[in-house]
Amino acid sequence: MHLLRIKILLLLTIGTSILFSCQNTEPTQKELTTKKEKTTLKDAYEEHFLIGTTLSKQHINQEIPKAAALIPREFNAITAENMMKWMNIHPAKDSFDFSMSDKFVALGQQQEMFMVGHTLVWHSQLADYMNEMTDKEALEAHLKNHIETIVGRYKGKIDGWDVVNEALNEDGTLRESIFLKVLGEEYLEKIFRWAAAADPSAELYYNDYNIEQPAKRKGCIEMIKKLQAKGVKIDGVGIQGHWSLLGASIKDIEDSILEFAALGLKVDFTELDITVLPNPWDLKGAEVSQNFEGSPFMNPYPEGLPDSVQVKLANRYQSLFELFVKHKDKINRVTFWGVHDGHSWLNNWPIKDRTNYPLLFDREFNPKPAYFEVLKIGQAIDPPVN
Ligand code: 9MR
Repeated sequence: MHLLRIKILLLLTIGTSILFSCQNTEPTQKELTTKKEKTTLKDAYEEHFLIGTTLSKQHINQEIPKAAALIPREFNAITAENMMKWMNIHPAKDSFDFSMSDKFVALGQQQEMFMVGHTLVWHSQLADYMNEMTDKEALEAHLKNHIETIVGRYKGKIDGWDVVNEALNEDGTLRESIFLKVLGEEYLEKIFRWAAAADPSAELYYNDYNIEQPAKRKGCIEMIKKLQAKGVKIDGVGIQGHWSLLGASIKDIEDSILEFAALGLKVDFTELDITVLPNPWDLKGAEVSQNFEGSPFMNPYPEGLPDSVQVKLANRYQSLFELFVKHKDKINRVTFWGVHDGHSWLNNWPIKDRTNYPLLFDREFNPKPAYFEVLKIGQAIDPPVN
């Protein structure tokens, strides 16, 4: 009994000294990184989610020195903006053009970026010859070859694929694309299976806009559940996030994060930007087809963004990133759709030649107040330890 007590005491002493010596060891790598002040977006969020941007041809060719410096400093994920779209990568029935996508991948590897391939199957930006593909067997074989060739070429390099983009209507039903019309609903299951077989290690996503809106979200969830029930591998959902100062509402975005995550999916915000310009759809009685081009009313800030709107933009980004941080365990990546305001598609849509300000960097590549708001929120998650 006495001997047993001594043994226990001895064990306790050894245990305590091991614990004590552990406490006195050098700081762990995590502690060291949190001690550094995090002064860029990718560093501020690095332990929580990726911060991405989309790259156009100019960026890949490193034609703009300021952009070439800014991209690897602030971002750790890149998405191909246009060069992997069907009309560019598969322009003729029997030939692919990998010139730009190869450069994209080489740059991503060199800069150790998380790379997203955008997009394998989309009803838009198809090559013209696709309009003639009305035979089911021929289209299916062509689609299979398209996916196997592209995903296979970048196997182990591209980290995630937007396998299908924008397959849903606003009411949540499936869009009448050439794929749905000719191949039927099963095309969805097939394309995910072909992509998974071509690179089993790549993440596979469904990507769409407005899927934070209740009706479309419901349709999206039903579509994904059907795929999951058939054992199809789908890793994540991409909520594009083309929003304005007023919407989508934080509630709809939060509900979406929770509902998509409940399906076991990673949630990504894949094309984030916030328009600050009036939208023809919001004008009572406005016809989208109406010509607003050249109207000063529709292009109110050609010379610069007034401070009052700059503040609204910063506040909007603040609310969004506070929400993203709240659900950081469910979010994998937040990608901005553009590097700086001058690069955004929103300067030309839905009205051409306007001056929009949707991103975090201005036309001179300087950080805007919205940038500092987003940075501050990231820095506050893991404040420096003194
Ligand atoms: O930003 C892209 C723009 O340069 C292209 O002209 C346009 C058409 O291919 O596509 C834009 O990106 C879209 C993305 O591929 C899918 N979601 C909506 C994006 C904005 O239109």
